[in-house]
Amino acid sequence: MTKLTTMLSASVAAAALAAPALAETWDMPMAYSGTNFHSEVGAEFAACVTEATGGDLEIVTHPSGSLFPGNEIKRAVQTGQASIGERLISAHQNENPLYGVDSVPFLVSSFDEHEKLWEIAGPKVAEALNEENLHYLYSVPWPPQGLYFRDEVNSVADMKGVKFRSYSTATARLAELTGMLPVQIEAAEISQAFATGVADSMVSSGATGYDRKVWEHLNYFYIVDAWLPRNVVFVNNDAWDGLSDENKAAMESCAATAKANGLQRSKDYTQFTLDGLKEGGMTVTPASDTLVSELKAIGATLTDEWLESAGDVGKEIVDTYKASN
Ligand code: PCA
Repeated sequence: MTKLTTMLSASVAAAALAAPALAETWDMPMAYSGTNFHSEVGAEFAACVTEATGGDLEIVTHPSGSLFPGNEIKRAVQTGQASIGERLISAHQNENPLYGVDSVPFLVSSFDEHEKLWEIAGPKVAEALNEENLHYLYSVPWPPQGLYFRDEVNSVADMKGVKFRSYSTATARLAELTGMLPVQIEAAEISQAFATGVADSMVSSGATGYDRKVWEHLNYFYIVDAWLPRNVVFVNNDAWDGLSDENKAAMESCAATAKANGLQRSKDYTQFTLDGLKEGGMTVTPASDTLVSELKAIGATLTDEWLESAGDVGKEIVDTYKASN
């Protein structure tokens, strides 16, 4: 080596030693539109992490299924194609019945009840996710679920043969039990599905109907308060293990803020979006007594089926929840 190259390589080595740890960037796929409260809370969470880690870790959110469509997000994070992501957890109930604990019909119908249920069920869901290489970070509920239709519906008989957009096996089963024809479609695609007649109804919150402007195609929203499904934010376990203890703590603290803000935003968005559906021209009304009692009977069947599939853990969650009331 010449004297010059020796000097050069020595100074490169010294510079490398003095340089701060290289900042990392994590992409965060999300399924719902950028203006939805889950996506806004996710963006705030990402900014919080970047700040709290002093720029060591930058999280970049990708809403609307733009990086991975909703139904691919969990797998992408499990396999490390993305380090962090958000997913509607009950959409994966077919993989593990526990992921559908938030969609047991009429078990809870208010935010407060649902938080109680989640205090009991959340840690079990986190354990199940951990077995799938995912570290549970935080979770935010959707507003209560109601039924959307193009035409007026006063009883289950009126639902027969209607094409129904589902988002999970439980919602597809609800369609079957009411004589409807389920087709699973991500929220990002529903405007198109309604516009082209692929579906004429769905179960969802006022929030999703509002975000997707469904009044352009559908006319009725029946308030049913059937359940409150949740979005869960998780990190790939290997990515998580690679973080320093300080950065893990920073992330957990941003996650706690996101959980609290998300819950409040979900509550605030409930009435706001029901009003928005009305302003769009929809009839927004409680379901008729007949429809409610028929849906409750179908809900009891769905509950039995879920309890059977979820085994002892499922039963323990439901029993503990009921005992706490
Ligand atoms: N919106 C989501 C899930 C539940 C909800 O209210 C959706 O319809 O995909």
